[in-house]
Amino acid sequence: SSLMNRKVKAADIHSVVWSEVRGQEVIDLHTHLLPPSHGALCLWGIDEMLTYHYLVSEYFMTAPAGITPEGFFAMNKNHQADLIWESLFIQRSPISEATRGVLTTLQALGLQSDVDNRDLDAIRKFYDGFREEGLKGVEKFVGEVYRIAGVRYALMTNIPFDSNEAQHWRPMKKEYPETFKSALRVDPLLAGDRKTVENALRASGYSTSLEDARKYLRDWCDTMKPEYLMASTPHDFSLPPSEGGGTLSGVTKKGVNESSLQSPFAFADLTGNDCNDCEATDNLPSIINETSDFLTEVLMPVCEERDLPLALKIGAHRSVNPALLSAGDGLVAFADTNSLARLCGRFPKVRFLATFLSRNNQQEACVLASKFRNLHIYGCWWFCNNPSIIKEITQMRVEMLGTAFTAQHSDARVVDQLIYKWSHSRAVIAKVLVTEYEKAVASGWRPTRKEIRRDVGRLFGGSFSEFMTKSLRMTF
Ligand code: REL
Ligand code: ZN
Repeated sequence: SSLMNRKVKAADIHSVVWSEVRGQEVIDLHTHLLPPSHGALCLWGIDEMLTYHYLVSEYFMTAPAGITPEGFFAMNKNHQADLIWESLFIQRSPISEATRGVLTTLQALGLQSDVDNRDLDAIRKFYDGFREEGLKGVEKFVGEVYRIAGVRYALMTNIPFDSNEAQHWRPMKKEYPETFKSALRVDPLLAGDRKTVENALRASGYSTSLEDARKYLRDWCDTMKPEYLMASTPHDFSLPPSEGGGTLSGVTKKGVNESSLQSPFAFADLTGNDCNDCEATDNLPSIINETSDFLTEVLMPVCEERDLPLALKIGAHRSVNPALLSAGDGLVAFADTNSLARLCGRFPKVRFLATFLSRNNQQEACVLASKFRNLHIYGCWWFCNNPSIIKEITQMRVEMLGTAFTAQHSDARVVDQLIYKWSHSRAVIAKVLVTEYEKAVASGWRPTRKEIRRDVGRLFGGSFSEFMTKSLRMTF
């Protein structure tokens, strides 16, 4: 420990930072992974990796005209994977980020010689070894991947509106290990998708009132015990200024008024109703209609009551090319950051985690994070999850926020991807940190190894944990 407290020599910054970044166990704060106990919903293995939607869209750029998306998706996974392997790994070199990710993963799993031989069948055999052992084999594989990737635990995406998923929670909750934590996904509420909400309520025996919508959400919180609620916002998501001009400071002032201390629903007064109205409607089962505002009337009350953060992913345009299914999602929408500012201001006791899809929103995101203590910025999402862009975003974040953000999340859909997503990100983040510490050293600040370890820990999950345990309910 005396070594830990010794100042790191300028010449050693590089090696110390790299070894700390490599050795740091991470919290992966958003993935689409589900535990082995969720059976077929737990995706792993080479065929799943090759049919990742990033690779599907890359494949279709150059696929033969005779292969239509409909025809492709009608094939079994194995056949789809063969086509992608042939096209993206044999007919051309795998130098895109998504294809290189498969290489990094296979190399770390010890399959370098199969890759050298371009031998997909041999790679499949390696995976069959685990598959033959059934659930135990999958668990063993998942454990191995976590160890190689250096992941302490990963947040799942748990969608109660999806009956395939819901069956793993009710009537009997499936057991899953500590390495998976749940996150309750609520997109229909943010999108104002009345039909989906009403159907979900009816299907589970609730009435279609706002009170029952809140109850539905509370009941799912009880079942899933999520770390946070989450949604990707629709591309045109906007929270209009509140009545009376709604400058930011006006909203903030309203948000922290006395009454908001007393009732978890007190911010209903910000929706434009006056408070007498609120009390009256509280007692009636107000039936969901076209003007129902699920965000302020359902989601925010439950987040506040349960002291649960809301994680947002902002700026994705869905179904740009619907035929490609999820590979057709994702024109990058330049988002209105004012809406996030209004959310943070209007609901000061709710904590928000946010990440933006557009490179053009990244600077504003940093500015907002430095204005609202109920906002935490995380990760480089999807089209920003490329080394060149991670580098630029991370450097800007360090310059503007120090270590008060979370550098990355994997968004992995296939367990194996944890390996490459984290190894690629670690390499970029380490490079950025070396530069930033070298600048501090040049200005006369000599960090100890212990301090560097602390900082790295914050960027890879520590800042997130601090944010998650910081309740704001009592501070206003
Ligand atoms: O959680 C989301 O909304 C997105 O991350 C996904 O929709 C997206 O397809 C993801 O897999 C991209 O990395
Ligand atoms: Zn995601």
